[in-house]
Amino acid sequence: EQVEQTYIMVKPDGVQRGLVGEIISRFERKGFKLTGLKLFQCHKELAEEHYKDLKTKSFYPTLIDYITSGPVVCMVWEGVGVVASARKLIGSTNPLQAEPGTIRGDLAVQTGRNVVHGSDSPENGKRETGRFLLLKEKKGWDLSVESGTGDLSSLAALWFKEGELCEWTPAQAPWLME
Ligand code: YYY
Ligand code: MG
Repeated sequence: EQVEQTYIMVKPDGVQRGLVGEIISRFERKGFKLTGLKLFQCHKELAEEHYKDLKTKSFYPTLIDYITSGPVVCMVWEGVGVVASARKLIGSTNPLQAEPGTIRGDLAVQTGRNVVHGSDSPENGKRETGRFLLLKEKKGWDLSVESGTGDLSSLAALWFKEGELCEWTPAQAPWLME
C-alpha cells in the first residue's frame, strides 16, 4: 500500500463560520498525518488553475469568486489510502446528499457553500500539494516521467511551496499502524 498525500482546504465559508478547528479535528482523530498547514488568501489565477477542469461549467465564475472571497485554510494530509478516505470523510459534493457523519453532511446545506475541498485522485493530490517539487528536490525525480504526460506546466505545485511541508513522525504512529 502506497503512502499518499491529499490536499484538503477549508473554503472561505468554513473559515467565516468558525469551522476550521472542527474540520482539522476530523482528519486528526481519524489518524492521518498533517504535513502542511496555512491560512491563505487565494488569488484569481491560482483559483482558476486549481479548478481548470471545470472551466466550461456554468458555475465556474461564481466558484472562482467564492473561493477567492476570503481566506482559506490549506492543508496536506498524508497516509495510506488518504485520498479516497478523505473524500469519504468529506462526503458528497451536494451537502444535502452527503451522509450524516461526513463533514458536508453535518455542516453544510448547499453545493456552492460546501465548506471543504479534497483532492479527487492521488495524482491531483500530488499536483495540489506540491509534493512533486519536494520529491524532485530530495530524490531528483523527473516530473515528466512521474506524470506520464510530459507536460510540466500542468504539474507545477499549486498550493504549497518548497520548504512549507514538514516531514515528521507522530508519536502515535506505532499505535495507529502495526
Ligand atoms: O470534488 P468536489 O468538491 O466534491 O466537486 P467538484 O465536482 O470537483 O466541483 C468542485 C466545486 O465546484 C464543488 O465543491 C462546488 C462547486 N460546484 C458547484 O458550485 N456546482 C456544481 N453543480 C458542482 C460543483
Ligand atoms: Mg473536485
